[in-house]
Order: sequence, then structure tokens, then C-alpha cells
Amino acid sequence: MKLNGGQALMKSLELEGVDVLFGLPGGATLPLYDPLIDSSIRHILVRHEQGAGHMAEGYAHVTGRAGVALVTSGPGATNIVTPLCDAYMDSIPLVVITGQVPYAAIGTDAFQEADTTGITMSVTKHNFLVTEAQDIPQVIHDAFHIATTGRPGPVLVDIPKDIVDPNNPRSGLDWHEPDGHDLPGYNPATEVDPELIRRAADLIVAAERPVIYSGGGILKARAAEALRDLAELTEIHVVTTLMNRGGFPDDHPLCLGMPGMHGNYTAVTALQESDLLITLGARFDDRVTGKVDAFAPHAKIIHVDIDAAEIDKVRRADVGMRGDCRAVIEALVAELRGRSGLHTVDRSSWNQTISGWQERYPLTYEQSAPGEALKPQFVLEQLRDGTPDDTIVVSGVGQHQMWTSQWWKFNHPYTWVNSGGLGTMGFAVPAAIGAKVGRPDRMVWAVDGDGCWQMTSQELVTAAAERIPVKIAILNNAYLGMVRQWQEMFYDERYSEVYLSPDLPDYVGWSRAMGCEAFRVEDVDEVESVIAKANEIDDRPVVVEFRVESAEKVFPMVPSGRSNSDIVVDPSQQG
Ligand SMILES: Cc1ncc(C[n+]2csc(CCOP(=O)(O)OP(=O)(O)O)c2C)c(N)n1
Repeated sequence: MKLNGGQALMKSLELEGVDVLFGLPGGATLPLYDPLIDSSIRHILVRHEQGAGHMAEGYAHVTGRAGVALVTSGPGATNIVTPLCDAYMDSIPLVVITGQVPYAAIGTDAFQEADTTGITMSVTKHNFLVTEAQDIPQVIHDAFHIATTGRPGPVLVDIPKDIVDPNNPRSGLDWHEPDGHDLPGYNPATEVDPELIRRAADLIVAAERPVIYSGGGILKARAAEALRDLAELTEIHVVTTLMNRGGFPDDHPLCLGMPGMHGNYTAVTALQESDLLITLGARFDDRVTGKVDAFAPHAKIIHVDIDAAEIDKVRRADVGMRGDCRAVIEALVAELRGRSGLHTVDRSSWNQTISGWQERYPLTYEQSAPGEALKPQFVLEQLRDGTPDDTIVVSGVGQHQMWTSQWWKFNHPYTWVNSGGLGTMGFAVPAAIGAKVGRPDRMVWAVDGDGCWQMTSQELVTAAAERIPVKIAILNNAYLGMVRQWQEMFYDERYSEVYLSPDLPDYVGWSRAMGCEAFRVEDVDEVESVIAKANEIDDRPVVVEFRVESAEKVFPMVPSGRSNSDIVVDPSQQG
């Protein structure tokens, strides 16, 4: 069958099972947008390419399938660099297709030319510049394979205009369905080493103060159930990093919640005092370790990661295993089931210590007095309690992100979507839209900061036009709050360039202008009823602006560069 490159691209995407593309056309992608009219794939026209990238990420977070974006050359491509980097840091499977100037014009500084593969080299798992139309089917097949296997990540495919332009003879090809992959050097781990499993089991059986340190790799490997089996079999407590919230249920008695810079006291201190960290799909990120040299000084380390480069990168492992988390955990569970001495070590004193910390240092905040601004934590508690248990929660970056992770109860995997590694302000609105497209059956609430919201709020126009009924809670504290917190704590309250004003812009007016329903809440007594009202709206996006206290800080906090032993708790718990 004779096709042109543009038709071949659409056919290749259909073959990969793509049901939605997030994108915005341009000169270099005109020949790709034309065959889209005849394709079964839904296209969502964004207002900015950064939105397309984050929507694709949100979609991938909640479905586990690759998110796909299609943007034009030059500025279209550079606008999507931030989502690529974001997806790279958080191991999110994405396939981004960029238009490129005609092959013969590459290198001439042609109109809207950018060296897209050069620019994105360090923020993609792999990228391709396709030079012949004939290669399109195989490259697309390889791109999805690379994005979704091993450690998932973003893959970029740059396509010069001439090889997809039906008016150019270079675009003609004989269609052939791709068969397999010829990717020398790309061998995602599949096998589990039984000797390492035995050694890991030996350490687990002998440990007096073990903790399971579980990270985003659990969700990537679809290993939430296996993790639960392991925890219940061994009766070992589990911390869930920011990337693995929901990967182990918060309502489980063995759940300790989030560790790290703004983790809760018990999770942080249990890691710190443990004698064995069973590290599963986590990477000793600096936000978790604090000062690396002082992190969990007495702990032996079991480290399981799909990416061999993570093992021994930050902390030397006593047992390091490259492997798929689910396969390794299942093998470990099978090995431990066969051990007779599984519960011979007495861990009662460790368990008592943990429950002592939980009792003494629960998450806490001071309620506002009547007439005072809302407390952000209170708003989050009300949102949490006023929405279905399996609501998908998306956040921006800043104080509101940490409060949401702390105060929500994540009892199901794939219900928490955020930008962990890169910390991208402007992530929430588009990622929530992508999440709702991926899971239209679920309620999707984004919790955003006033600063973050202003970065990508225009995508609510996309959501309104496409009738994607996401719900956005803006915690309007009139500041770039997280930066303000650091200035307050570490720069003598010298608040440099962090004030945003509560009224400029008019969040409700702006939201309505974009086609959303919108509410402003200032009174404690209105919080619950407005959330209920927002929950009922299902035919357009809803924005609820909550006016919250500006001075509120996120506690606990491990100051940057300090040991986790220096954790600062809420003022009411100090002393
Ligand atoms: C694109 C980008 N620019 C700057 C920062 C640095 N930064 C981290 S948090 C933050 C403040 C966020 O303010 P807001 O969205 O109002 O949330 P809040 O902290 O007040 O909850 C800033 C500026 C960032 N993470 N991302």
C-alpha cells in the first residue's frame, strides 16, 4: 500500500493504540494535521504547547499508558521542553512528535528551525530525527517501546516537513507494519537473580528496625499489590515518597506516610533510625535524604530499581538489584514465605517506638479564629472528606503541594499526580485536564497555588471548549508561598519579590471569562457547601478560589542541606 509520511504517522499511532493527541499545529506540522481529520484519534487543541506536554503527562500518570503530544517546529518544540524534562525526572512515559523544517533546510537557520534533538537530548530517554518517510512506522513503534518499557520516560520524534508532505516526492512510502525492535544496547531488565533475593531475605529476617522505603517505581511497575503482600507478610512499616503516594494505602496500619523535607515526623525519623531500608523503586532523592552523609546512618540497604544507574549512585547498597519492582517483590515474598524464622526477631520495641512518635507528633495546625482567613490545611481536609475516596488529585508546586500530599488520604494507586523531580509550577491545570481525559469516570480535583495557576491557567479555555469537567481549587495566599516561607525562616523575613496580591487578577472573573463556573470562598462556614456545589457540576470546568492565610507555613520541615535528625516540627509540638 502506498501512503505518504503524514498518513503513515497517523496509522502508526493508531496501531500503537493511541486514542488522544494533545497538540497545536504550525507550518511544519500542517501535513500531519491534515490526515488527522480522517483518523480515529481524538485531538485536543491546547492554548500553549507546555499545556500539551503536561496534559500528556497527566494522562500517562493515571492510565499507565504513554501520553502523546504533537507540536510544531521551533517555538512549538521549545515550548514543550519543560514537560519533557518534567517527565524525564519523574519517569513518565511520553511520546512527543515535533515538526521540523524540510530535511534540506536543516542547519540553514530556516524559519522556525530549532535543533530540537540537540536541545532535548539531555531531557529525553531517547530522541529520533527521522530522515526518510520509509522509517516512520518503525521509529514510532520503537518510540512507544522505549517510552513504556524499563524505566519509563519521554521519547521525542522529530519529523522534517518534506517527508510527510504529500506534495513532496520524498514523502512517499510503501506501508509496512513494523515487526519487533532492533535496538542494540537497549535491554530492560526482566530477570530476577535468586541469589540476591536470598541475600535480601536474610537481611529482612535479621533486621530489628526495618522500614520499607517505597518510591514511584512501585506505581510504574504496577507493584502496589505486591508491596502490600510484602508489608503484611513481614509486618514491616512502609513509607511512601511523594511519587508513591497511593502506592500503599494511607489507611493501612503499617503505613507511615510521606518522608522527606516536608514528610511527617514518624516517616522521616523511622527512616533515620532504621537498621534496614528495603528500598523499592526509590532513588535516595535529596529531598528524602536531607544531608546524604547523615542519612539513616545505621541502616543496611536493600535497593531494587529497574535502572541499574540508580544502584550505588547516592547510597551504597548492601544488596543492589536491578529489576522490575513487581517481579522482585513477588520473588522476595515467595522466598520469605518459605522461611521458618520469619518472625523470630522481636520487633515490639521498634513498633512501640513508631507508635510513640505517631502519638507525639501527628500532623497538626492551628485552626483559624472566627473572621480570620481560612487555613489551607482545613480547606484540604474539607476537600478530602467532601469528595469520593478514589478522587484523582493533581497538584501544582509549592506549599499547597506539600499540604495536599500531607493531608489527603491516598488509599488507591494512581490517584495522586504531581511534579516531583522538576517541581514545575504550572503543572496542575494541564495535568488535571490530561488526567480527566485518561479517566473520565473519575472525579479530578487539582489543588493549585495562586502563583502556579497564573502560569498555565489559559488551558482552562481548552478544558471549557472540550467540555472536560476538571475542578480546580486555588489556595490563594497572595504570595509565592513556598519562597516566602524560606525567606521567613532563613532570610530574616526579608520578603523579596514574592507578593502577588489576593485580588489581582480577579480569579473568579478570569475563570468565568474562560468558560468555567467559578466561586470565591472566604468564610469557614462556606467551605463545605461550595465543595459540594462544585462536585455537582459535570459539564464544564469549575474553579474555586479559597482565600487562605498568607503566613501559614508547612511543617514539619528538614531545612535544606541539614540532617533529617534536625527536623523542625510544628511550633505547637516544639520543646
Ligand atoms: C517554573 C517554576 N518557577 C519557579 C519555581 C520556584 N518556586 C517553587 S514554589 C514557588 C512558589 C509557588 O507559589 P504558589 O503557586 O502561589 O504556591 P504556594 O507555595 O503559595 O502554595 C516558586 C516560585 C518553580 N518551582 N517552578
